[in-house]
Amino acid sequence: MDSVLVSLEAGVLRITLNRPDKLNAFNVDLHKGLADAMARAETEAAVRCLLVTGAGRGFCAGADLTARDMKSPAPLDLGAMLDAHYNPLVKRMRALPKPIVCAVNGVAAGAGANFALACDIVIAARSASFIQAFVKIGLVPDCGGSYFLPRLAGTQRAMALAMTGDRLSAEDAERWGIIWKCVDDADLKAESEKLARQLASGPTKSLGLIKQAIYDSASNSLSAQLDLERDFQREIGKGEDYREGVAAFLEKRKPEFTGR
Ligand code: LHQ
Repeated sequence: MDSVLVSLEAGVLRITLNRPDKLNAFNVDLHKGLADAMARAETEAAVRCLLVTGAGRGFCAGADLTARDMKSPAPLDLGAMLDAHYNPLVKRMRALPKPIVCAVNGVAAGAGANFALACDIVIAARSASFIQAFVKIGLVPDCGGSYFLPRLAGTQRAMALAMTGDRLSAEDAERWGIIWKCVDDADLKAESEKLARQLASGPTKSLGLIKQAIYDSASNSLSAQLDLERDFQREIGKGEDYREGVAAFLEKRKPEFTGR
């Protein structure tokens, strides 16, 4: 069985984590599937938005805790796992100039929670939850959690979530601004598909620059950010989609963006 299912339809590359009996925990195979999907997203112009979700009742339970031999006396180098798989994945997701929508269908724990937060827009089912499970097994947050959480939720909430490993409901995650929104379980598929299709038919280059502008703002001064906005606007103003957007407005019709 493939650990990751990938399909392309109407510009949306749907990526489904597919180890439902282990709540889609990460193993090497699943990482390989994700790396392949990212390579497709990076190289295929037909891919204009990514939609990530999980098969079964969970989204992702973090690293597969059964994948290592804990009885071996040799010290485990977990840093090597991060260097090999998790860190390149998060960096690629952030660098991809296309939107990534995440539909969190169930529990997201450990690296699974932070993988969701590495996506650009997160929608969760009301029954889903987020757990910084690391502390429960004597680890520290990884997969970008110690970067994303304080920025999204503030220092206090990030600290308490990481130190307690308490479960955060999807409703609270929405209230705290950690995710975009939470929807009824029955609506998750339709709502996330609708958003992904909307983005996939949008002005792709402009969406890519919006993504970069918002993320770069975290480390930029206002002055540097104003310069970045000027440079991006100069660049995007030469594109076909800008011409089409204005023409459609003046002709009182819906724009047909091509992503160019
Ligand atoms: C699992 C897992 C799992 C394997 C559920 N692995 N089987 C760490 C190390 C190395 C390098 C990089 O980074 C990391 C980062 C991390 O991600 S550390 C954090 C790892 N994850 C966790 O500590 C979470 C462990 N899981 C849980 O606490 C619970 O399963 C949660 C709260 C997610 C869900 O609870 P329940 O809904 O009660 O489900 P369950 O516990 O009954 O799990 C269902 C099945 O999935 C079960 O298998 P079984 O054969 O008994 O039905 C679990 O063993 C399996 N599973 N998580 N991470």
